[in-house]
Amino acid sequence: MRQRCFTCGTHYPLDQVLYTCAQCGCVLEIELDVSECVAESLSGAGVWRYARFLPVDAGRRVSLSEGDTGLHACERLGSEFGIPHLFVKNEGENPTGSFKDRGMTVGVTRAVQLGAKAVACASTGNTAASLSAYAARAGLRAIVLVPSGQVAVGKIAQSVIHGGEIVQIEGNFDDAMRVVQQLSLDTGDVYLLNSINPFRLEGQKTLAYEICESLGTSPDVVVLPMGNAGNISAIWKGFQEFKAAGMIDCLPRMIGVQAENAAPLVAALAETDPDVCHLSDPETVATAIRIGAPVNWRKAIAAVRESGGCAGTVSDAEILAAQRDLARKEGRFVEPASAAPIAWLRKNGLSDAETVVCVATGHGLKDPDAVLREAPRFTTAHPTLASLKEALNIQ
Ligand code: AN7
Repeated sequence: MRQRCFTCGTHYPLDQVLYTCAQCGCVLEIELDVSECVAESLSGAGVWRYARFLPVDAGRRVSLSEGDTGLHACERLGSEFGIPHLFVKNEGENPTGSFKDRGMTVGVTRAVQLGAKAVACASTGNTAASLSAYAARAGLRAIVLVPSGQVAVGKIAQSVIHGGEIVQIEGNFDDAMRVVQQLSLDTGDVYLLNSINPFRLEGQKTLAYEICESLGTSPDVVVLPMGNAGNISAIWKGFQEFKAAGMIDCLPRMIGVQAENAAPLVAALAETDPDVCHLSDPETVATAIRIGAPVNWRKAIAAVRESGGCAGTVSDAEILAAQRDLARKEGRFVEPASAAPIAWLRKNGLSDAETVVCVATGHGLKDPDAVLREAPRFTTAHPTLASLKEALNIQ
């Protein structure tokens, strides 16, 4: 295995520490020869079941037992949308409640192998929670930059309890991302674990492997939210590798969803040959994906185009309605960003797909405010049967 620039193809050895290409400045990816991975005899559970596809030493792994999340059939929503087999891959079942744990187990394992003393990220919340937990597990210092006042309370609480050193940046996520990159370049001791880090994305690609193993084949379509766009890139890479390894014989279309007023990727995809992907003031109730300058934009555009997929937007109202839909019709509580794929399906339909997987990226409990802001007034009653029946409108 080695590192390769996603744009110009320059190669770097696996053990070299760099975050972008020294030649052209673009993001890197991990190149692996799947023919060496002998996928037939996989064993073990979760992300590390796929150790031979991962660029770190599994023997020294930092793990909280991540991955192996449920792929749940959603019959009621499926029939409403006219999709014969609709599934939710529920990443809220991971140790810290989001898909970030898949990447963080690999990323923090690499940090330990490099001898790093501190790991760092900029985050809209979930990366911060995950980084803090895995750093705690490994005994490393966790430095977390968050946009001031823009992170869901559950995610902040997670970072706090795991001992993350939280710095509130007076700016948005993109400002925090810029300055944390400067910090990691300035001081060699701080290992950066945003999704610009290709080792982290290698962990996240296991989501695709799991879907294929659960279904016994590739789905027709995968729908997921896009923020920094690491996840769509990682998952697409995973499907391609599993096909190259002979585990599946076709590939899914990748559909990326963004919030209406935080959709730089949807705008860039509308151009034939975009050379930037940037929006100054992203705004959405789905704070996880309130991102204007996604670092993985080139990878995401390739994933959508190569797979024959598409990208689209949904409004905040549509996101919150989809969040209620999943909770009330399927019994799954996801955070607002994670409901964006359901919102997109409700809005657009998907008549030419049999099997569709929506990636529910994070747990609903992370952001209780998003629910309670909209909540109905509670009914109260005296502790008597008569009062209770009156309150419930039962004769
Ligand atoms: C629930 O935590 O960027 O497109 O700093 O938390 O791979 O960025 C979170 C992103 C979707 C978007 N759903 O994933 C962070 C952060 C949830 C998320 C995304 C995020 P990417």
